[in-house]
Amino acid sequence: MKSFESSFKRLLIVSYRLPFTFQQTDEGVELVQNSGGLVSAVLSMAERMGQRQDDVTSKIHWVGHCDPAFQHMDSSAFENDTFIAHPVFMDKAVHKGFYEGFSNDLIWPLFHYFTSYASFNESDFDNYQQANTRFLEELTALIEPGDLVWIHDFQLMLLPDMVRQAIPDATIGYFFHIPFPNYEIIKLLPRTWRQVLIKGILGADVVGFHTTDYVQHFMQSVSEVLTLPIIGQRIVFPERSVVVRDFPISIDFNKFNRSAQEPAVVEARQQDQALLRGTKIIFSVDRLDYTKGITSRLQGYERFLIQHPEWHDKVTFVMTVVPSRDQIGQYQEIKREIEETVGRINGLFGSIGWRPIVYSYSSLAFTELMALYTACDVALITPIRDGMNLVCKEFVASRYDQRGVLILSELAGAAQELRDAVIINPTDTQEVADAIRQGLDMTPQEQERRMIHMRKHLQNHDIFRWSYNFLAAFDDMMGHQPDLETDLAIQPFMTAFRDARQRLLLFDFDGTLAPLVNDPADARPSDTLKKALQNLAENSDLVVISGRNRSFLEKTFAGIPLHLVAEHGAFMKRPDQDWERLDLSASDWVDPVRSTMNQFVDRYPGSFVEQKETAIAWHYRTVDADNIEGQAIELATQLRMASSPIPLTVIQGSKVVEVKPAQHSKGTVALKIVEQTTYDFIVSIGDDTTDEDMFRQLPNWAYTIKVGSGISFARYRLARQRDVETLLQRMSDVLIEV
Ligand code: GDG
Repeated sequence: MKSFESSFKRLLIVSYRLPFTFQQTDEGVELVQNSGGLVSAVLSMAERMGQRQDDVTSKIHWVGHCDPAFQHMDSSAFENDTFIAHPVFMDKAVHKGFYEGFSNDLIWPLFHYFTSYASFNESDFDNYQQANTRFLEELTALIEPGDLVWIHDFQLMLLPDMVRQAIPDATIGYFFHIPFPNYEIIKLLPRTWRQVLIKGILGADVVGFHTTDYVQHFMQSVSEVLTLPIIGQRIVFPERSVVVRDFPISIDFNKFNRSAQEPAVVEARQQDQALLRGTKIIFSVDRLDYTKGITSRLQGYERFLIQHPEWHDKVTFVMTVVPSRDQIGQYQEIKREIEETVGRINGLFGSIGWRPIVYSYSSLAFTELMALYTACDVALITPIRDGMNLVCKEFVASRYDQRGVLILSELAGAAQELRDAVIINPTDTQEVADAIRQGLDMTPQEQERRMIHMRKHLQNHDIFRWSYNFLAAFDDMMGHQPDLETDLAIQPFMTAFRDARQRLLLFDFDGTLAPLVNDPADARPSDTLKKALQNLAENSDLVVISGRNRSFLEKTFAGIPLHLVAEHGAFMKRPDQDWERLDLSASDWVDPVRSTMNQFVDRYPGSFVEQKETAIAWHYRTVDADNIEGQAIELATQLRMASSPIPLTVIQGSKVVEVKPAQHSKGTVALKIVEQTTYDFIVSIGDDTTDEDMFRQLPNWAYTIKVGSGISFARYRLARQRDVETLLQRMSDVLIEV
């Protein structure tokens, strides 16, 4: 089987920070390796690539900024067993303008929607350009053909395009770790800055964000700032295209799950619990920053104490704030505000034997962090904005006991995934107070139910899955898609299918179970295929997951005991049950979309608008005009740019442009189904761009199969629709033989 492991020779990571820090000891300067998520992800990736080269010891190259104080050191000092660091030294004044100025005083507040904190300064922008150029100089000396360059975060937005100009055929990935805001915010940047920044990012081949919202915001900025066509998830330049997708970052689930049970952590946990005299524990840990919502969190806790005197003396809020940038006035001000609020609350409610808040301004050793993750009853994670937030994921992964409640801000990227948390708005003091009460009162059964779901999700979507998906996107781009029949030995596939205890089969309809035809009403599966489906459905959970409406699917598959999912995940029907509506969004977004589509119907006779219950589509399969595909791009671009009361997804399918609320997709339904049962065999087949959502949400080990050509997230490919028929028949036969 071919995969990304065979595609690249070396991995070059570029980020502001190096994977280790320097510490002065009596013997000299010592390298201390960081143990953050990115380092773990990179290590696992390199290991896979290293094994392929039969050279597991090959080191990873990492380009990052380094204090000029270490400039005199020998290059061997920048190497440990795993990494070779390539330090980027720069003039102190340039660094100040680049890092403290443009990155931290403009991009950071602006992109977290703290517009009044943003400071616009031309010389900072100059320094930002110079600093990115310094990174480029270091990098170009290093790049060799066959390397994959992976650039990280908002400090280096210009670098992808700089590399592209210097080395046009370089393979470049870029990942953005903070929120990408909507265009109204980007518009605040001077015109030339925003152009250069967006163009800078687009130098990459694959651009990743944490959530689909950030992807949509970025796409909107690309359309506005550079007016480039967008096809599906690709931005198209004349000579190349850029894939832009969400890759939600995660954590090393097993590490947190395992560490929580280690003797040192167990001991520290027991000590903490004893120290707090058996009171219930609420816990939070954040870096000192205005985006973290620390003061509003305290106000929520205060309101809880006012409204629930019965909890006095029975609960302790352990709040750790990790020192950060506290030499800067703004940060000193937040620190002062936090400490005043803590003092006031402790003064108002505390007693000789009880301190309502145990506050510390320091960082925690890993063992102590783990002890608190696992000792607490409630984790209170309430940022005002956060790209993802890994603390909440670490908390969930640590709870091997399946206890504890996560209260999570809806404004953290993680809230898109951890739907079983108690989701709150961090500025709503009453909501925070109510959530604290709900969390403290929650029954163990309810805690367990929520934890099991969240833990299962994180187990399937860990940091290794994140890096795997990111790299796999390059393989897909380069057309390294294994063919199911030739690259995957069909026999082991059949054996795995036959021997599985709990099978899940997810199939798209048009182009997968039925051939594509001119009139959608004529599409139907063949009788032999229906017979195979009947047999498969009796022995597996079989789901047909389609953009079609409910009545069509019900009629087409009458009598077969399968699950039906209609309109890309808006409705679901289990065998012998009624339809369930999964999408609850309002429909007042439809009218403006319809009138835009109608303008295209007027221009292109033969095309038509189809109104579905939760989606609307412009079909143009019978239009015979030279530029019709270009017009479809034009329509999709207009629809993406239009304002709407709710977030919408614009999908360019085969001869159709479809708009639906962003909340549901084939992916969200697939995930819902996968997380309800423990499956040991999953196969998913589809031919359309909407099926990509489904492929991406399934565990790594699932058999995801794309029908036909084109870029895909699927692991395998079948050339034609009729190959699907053959495959399903063989699967059905295998079950009959058993
Ligand atoms: C960016 C984005 C996005 C914190 N305090 C202590 C400690 N930590 C560790 C946590 C966690 C990490 O630091 C913080 O992770 P976050 O995700 O919250 O934030 P950042 O990494 O700063 O920032 C963010 C992230 O990038 C990844 O893309 O999620 O939204 O802003 O791992 O455990 N660790 C120890 N002691 C502490 O006191 N040992």
